[in-house]
Amino acid sequence: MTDFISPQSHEVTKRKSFVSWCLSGANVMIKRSKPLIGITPDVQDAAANDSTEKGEAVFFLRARYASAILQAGGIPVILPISSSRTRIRESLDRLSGVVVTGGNFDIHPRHYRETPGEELGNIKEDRTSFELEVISYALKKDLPLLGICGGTQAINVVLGGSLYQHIARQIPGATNHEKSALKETGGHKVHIKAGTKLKRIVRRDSIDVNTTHHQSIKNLGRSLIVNAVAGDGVVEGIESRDHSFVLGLQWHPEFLTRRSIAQKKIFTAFIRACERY
Ligand SMILES: [Mn+2]
Repeated sequence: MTDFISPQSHEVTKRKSFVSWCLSGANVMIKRSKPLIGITPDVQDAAANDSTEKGEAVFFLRARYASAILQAGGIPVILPISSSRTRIRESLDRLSGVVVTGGNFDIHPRHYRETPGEELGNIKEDRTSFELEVISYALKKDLPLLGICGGTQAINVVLGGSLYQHIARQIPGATNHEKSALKETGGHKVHIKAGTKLKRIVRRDSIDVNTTHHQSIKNLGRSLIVNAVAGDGVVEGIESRDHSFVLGLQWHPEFLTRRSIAQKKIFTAFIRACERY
């Protein structure tokens, strides 16, 4: 230990306070309101609802999606599922970004010109039609768009791509991608491709992700490139070359933001893009 303080360190302190003063001034100058981020909810149809609101349709959102947006500095709002293109567009015109979430359902294969295989899961046609319209309009406006799990598959479908309807049958030797019990910890690694936006965000060659999907990207849609791949070759992430910020992840980063800086950075980068919109 020493009490010696060099003349230079005093200079450094002075310079630091000058920099802080400039930064705080700049903050005042550019202070803007937090971006409003629409999140697509899940839906329980009236017929399937046997809770206290029996017989009533319910929109619901898993809180973790909203928490991840709040943590990153956005204001999350739930986008009610609607069949009206006008209503959808009016809502999106008020937003700075959109998150299309996942859920326990499949996109009907007719949306990518295939007939359903025997492993077809739940179909939520109202939700799917709504999400496809939300994505389509967000792409048209170049509104920042984050797809999570099923939301990623929906982005690919809107851009003319297709899906493997059941990984376990269609990709021989694939690892198990349905490990819901491990969703808060992990499931497998993904390799992040060099030169992609995702790589610039997470700054890692590979990261651990959770895995709760039985389908994945088959043919890639227009404008899209693959940015993350699992060890078995399954596509785990996509992004657009032709839009400011269109990112789709086959995993659920919102479960992992508290334990992984890389996963948290994904939401921060998304909110920064929304602030610029
Ligand atoms: Mn996976």
